[in-house]
Order: sequence, then structure tokens, then C-alpha cells
Amino acid sequence: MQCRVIDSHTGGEPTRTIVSEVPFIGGSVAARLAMMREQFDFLRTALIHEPRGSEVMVGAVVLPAIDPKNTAGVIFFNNAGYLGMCGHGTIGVVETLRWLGRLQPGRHCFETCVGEVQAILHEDRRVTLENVASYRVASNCPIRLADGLLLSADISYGGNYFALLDVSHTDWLDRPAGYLIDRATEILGLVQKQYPQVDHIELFGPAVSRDNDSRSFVLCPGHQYDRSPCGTGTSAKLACLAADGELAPGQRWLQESFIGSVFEASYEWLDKASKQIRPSVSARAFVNGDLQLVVDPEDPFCWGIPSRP
Ligand code: PYC
Repeated sequence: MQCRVIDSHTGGEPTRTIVSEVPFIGGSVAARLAMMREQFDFLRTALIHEPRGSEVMVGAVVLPAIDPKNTAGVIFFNNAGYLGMCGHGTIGVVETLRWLGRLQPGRHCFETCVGEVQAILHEDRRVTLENVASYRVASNCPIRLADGLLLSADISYGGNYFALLDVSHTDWLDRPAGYLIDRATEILGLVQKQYPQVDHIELFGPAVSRDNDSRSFVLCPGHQYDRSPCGTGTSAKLACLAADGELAPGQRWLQESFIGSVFEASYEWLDKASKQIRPSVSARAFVNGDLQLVVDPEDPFCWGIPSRP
């Protein structure tokens, strides 16, 4: 089996993109995702699970577009399964296709399983993602932790569902990542009792750099944290800021990640009455690997180590 994958990172968060032809053809991206999940999930586990991959990695498959006016379709996946959309991953895919000579600067439309997104590849290799319609679902939901701490969560959609919690009155963002993973995992369990669709937790507070507007720690579904500021998470955050009147359309927002990388974002209203916005998220990705998959039938872990229970 020939399978070429290109590695990149966007703000420190890796994207491993399959650029060879894959056998799941026909139908929408959602239909092809279902086929991959049912019949070809070994590709996901081979690329993302150890020993070839890691818990932090996001994978992408580039597919022929259904609509000929579009550039490509994309399926995103991680150690836990499949993602609706992925912001850092889209920017990584665009840089990957540019690096391969398959994409020129300009506007490109990608089909994802949650809808079409636009990506503008600039001459300086920055990429601006114009994401799917994003909106806040609920605000000020009380979350009581086991130690008695009371927090408040906004539930918001930016291509994936997030619970966003202000933790600026705690010292959490000064603590090691493992502490935040544990706290965010507890919060996820509590949030999902009322909002089962939420699979990402975004804890935010003041930025470290005075140039930036906010710093966030994003827990992903595979219980690892996003090294980047998270494109869909930044979109969900902008939907909350827009709904609260705290950020004007077109105003620049600099979102800092837990490791200090930055995404530049802004939004336009899609529908002011229902507070739906179109977020734009800009960043640059870097290609850092070009891999040919080798599957040795004598290797017991050639398709990845199964997930730990
Ligand atoms: O950038 O949207 C994102 C993302 C989702 C999960 C990891 N990164």
C-alpha cells in the first residue's frame, strides 16, 4: 500500500495530512467520513496512535471535491475519532498543498463534514480561514466542581462545540498542562450532562503578552490540549464576544495559546438577529515532515497501539 503523508504544524499543533489517493470515494464529505470510520479506521489509528503518531496529533485526508468549483474535501481525525472541523488543521492542509505545488495564492473553498469553508492563501504564506457560521448556544451555565469551586460556562459552536470558562480569578493558567487537563476533564464530564454535543473545553484568562487579547487552554476530545490557540475554539470565542457586544465586526482579536503561539481573528455578522457570525482566523503553518507509510506485517503495532481503556 502506497500512502504518503505530509506533517505540518500551525502554532505548534501538528497536522498529519494524507495526500495519496484513498479508496473512500463518492458522496458528501460526511458520507466519506462514515465510510472511513466503518471500513478504513486502521488508517487513522496507524497515523495517529503511537508508535507512529502521538495523542496531540490531528490527521487530515484530502479528497477530490464533490463540487468542481471547490478545491478539495477534507476529513479531520484525532486519537479519539473524527472531528467536524479543524481550524489549525485547515491552515496546515493549505500550507501542505502549497508546499507540494498543488495550490497557488488566492481563495480556495474546502468541503468539510460540517459545511464549506474558505481559505485564502496569501503571498507571504499566511492563511486566512473563513470558518463555518458560528454562534453561542447558551451563556452563564453554572458548573460546580467536586472541590466546591463554582465556574460559569458559555456553550458555543465554531465548527466544533465548546464550553468556554473564564478562569482568570484562579492560578490555573500558571500551572502545568497536566493540572489543566485534569480540571478541564472534570468540567467536560459536568458540561456533557446537559450539553452532550460539547467535546472541547476552553479555559481562558489574560494573555501573557501585552500585545494579545486573551490566552486560552483548549482540551481536545482525546484528552490532550491544543498547542495552537485552536481555530474552531477561537471562532467559538468570537461568537461569545460578538453576542455580548464586546468585539465589533472587523475588529482584530489576538488569541494566545497555552504555549504562546497566536492566531489573529475577526468576524462579520451573518445574521445579527440570531447572532450568527462568520469568523476569520489567520496564521501560518510550516511543513516539517514527508513520510511514506511502511506497514510491516510482522509488526504487532503496525496499525497503532489500541487506545488505552
Ligand atoms: O484548530 O480547530 C482547531 C482544532 C481543533 C482541535 C485541535 N485543533
